[in-house]
Amino acid sequence: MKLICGKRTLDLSRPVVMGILNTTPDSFSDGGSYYAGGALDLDLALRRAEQMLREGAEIIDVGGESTRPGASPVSEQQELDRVLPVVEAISANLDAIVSVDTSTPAVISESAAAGAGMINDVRALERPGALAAAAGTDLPVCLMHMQGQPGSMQRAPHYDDVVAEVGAYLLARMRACEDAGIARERIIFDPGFGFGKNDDHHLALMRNLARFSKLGNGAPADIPLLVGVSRKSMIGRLLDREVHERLPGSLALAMLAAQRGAKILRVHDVAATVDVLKLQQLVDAPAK
Ligand code: 9MG
Repeated sequence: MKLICGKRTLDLSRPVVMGILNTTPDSFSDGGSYYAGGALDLDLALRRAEQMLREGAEIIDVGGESTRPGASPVSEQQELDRVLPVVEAISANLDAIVSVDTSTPAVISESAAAGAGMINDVRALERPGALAAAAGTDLPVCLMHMQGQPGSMQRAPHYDDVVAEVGAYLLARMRACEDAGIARERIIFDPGFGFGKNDDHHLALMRNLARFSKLGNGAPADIPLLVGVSRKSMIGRLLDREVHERLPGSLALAMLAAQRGAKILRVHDVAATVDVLKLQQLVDAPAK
């Protein structure tokens, strides 16, 4: 399974790591890490991207809007100012696929022009203009499921059958993409851990994750699955752990996700996750 990401090709015959680079002052785990004197420090961000690539990341996911509950809203201009310089700097200086974590049409179009190789949208291109903007780029698009909106999504999430409903939503968004001119071969699915789900929902989704890797049945190749569980609150609640104590839980879930067919793991701790995935492949997909 291969994805064409602008000038680069991503081989998904085995699971790969997407390293998280938040250019926000307020993301839940690494917010503000690349700020010096109140301003975004491009050099710090570039060095962090370089480190994640050295550790084995194949994709760097650059985001300029925090989606944690209670985060401040960000204007289009603020998001452009945070994201574009980082996308340009990584694309110009490092051998990496840059993914842009955005729902904003202008950020989608301008990031693609600046060298991005993938769009990662937690709102599955539902914002007005986002489908057309993504269609105009030729880049792969990750469609994530979220129930509700970031500010309130964790208050009382409800599903009759979370696995069926998330699956139906992703297929409906895939069809909306196809109608807008985004071919199925460009689509990645993500069930959206932490986005409008309680822990029973999270456990049901992880238990049944393999069903999502088969959702694209009938497509020339199955639709790749992206999973983001790194350091999330579900690990905090299930294991009673603070954010800085969630590495073992994050690695365990990364392993479980890879065993159930996830092809892209979105993580903060790149080196440790790369080790886990290498072992998972040695056991589950030994070279012939
Ligand atoms: C931006 N972002 C935060 N969490 C995420 C997740 O689980 N998946 C994707 N695709 N993006 C995420």
